[in-house]
Amino acid sequence: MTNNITLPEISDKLKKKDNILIICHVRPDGDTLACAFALSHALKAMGKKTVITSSDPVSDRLSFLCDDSVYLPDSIPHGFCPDAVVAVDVASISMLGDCNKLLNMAESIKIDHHNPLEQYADYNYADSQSASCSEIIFDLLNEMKADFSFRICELLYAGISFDTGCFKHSNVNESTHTKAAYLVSRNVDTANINQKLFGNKTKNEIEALKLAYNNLEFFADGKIAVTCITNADREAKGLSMDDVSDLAQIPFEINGVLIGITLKEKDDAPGNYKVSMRSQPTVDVGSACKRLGGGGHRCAAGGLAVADSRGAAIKLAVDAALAEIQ
Ligand SMILES: [Mn+2]
Repeated sequence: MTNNITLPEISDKLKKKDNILIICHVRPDGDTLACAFALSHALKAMGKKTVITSSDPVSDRLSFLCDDSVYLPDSIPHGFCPDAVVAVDVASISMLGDCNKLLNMAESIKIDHHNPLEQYADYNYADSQSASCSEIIFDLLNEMKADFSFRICELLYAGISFDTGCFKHSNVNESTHTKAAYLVSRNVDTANINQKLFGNKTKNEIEALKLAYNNLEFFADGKIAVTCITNADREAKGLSMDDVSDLAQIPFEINGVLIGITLKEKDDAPGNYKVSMRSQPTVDVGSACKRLGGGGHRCAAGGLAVADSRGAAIKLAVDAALAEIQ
């Protein structure tokens, strides 16, 4: 599928709208929130009204990105009648969560950077070359001739840094650094933002890391490393799903590993394991994850394994990955 709108066209459209509803994805992350607030600030500076919504509440760690409420879909302020709905960093209908029902409130525009392109909005723009959606918002604000306020610069830097693992992932390219360099030139406090994004771990998150390291298994002569957290594992340590939300890099950080796989059993769907894969550029885990009903980028992707045991779930994920290195 291809885009059916360009950034200049999105810019033209938004300039003509007055009330814009901005949708973040489920379990909002640093990229989707940064996009929403940066876009919101730019639109407000043009005299428009905005409301930001997500299907899930914002975690404490990321609350520093939120300059205003992020409303749950059922609590959007009465009297706010959007004439445009913009979803930022939301790859698919399922990532909209309950915000799905808000799409039809007005003409809808999707702005995203994930593959494959799911055309759930009236207008869909995705650029999978972009390491973060914040980089696309950077371009959009340029297109709109928006004033890059200091706060917008902070937000966009945070969004880019978040989605690139602090400029560490293979999705980073020259454009990522060029944009970041501009934001740094505006005196954004990068150390402080990165400490808030990547430091500040809670004791529970450290417990989750211990669990992830403890459960590591290796396949294909060490080319594939897997960790799996079942609901039983998690509950035994008193950990929430939030506590185990940031483990996808762990198996991939090991010498010799081509594919790192993290499986997490869903608390609301036992036997359903969310699979995250990370890979070296020589391997396409986006393709591997398609076998698991998912997708994503070449080196970072996700899918689902449905199985009645930990071992069976791991086998499904490893088999999907093995096909890419054989
Ligand atoms: Mn993103």
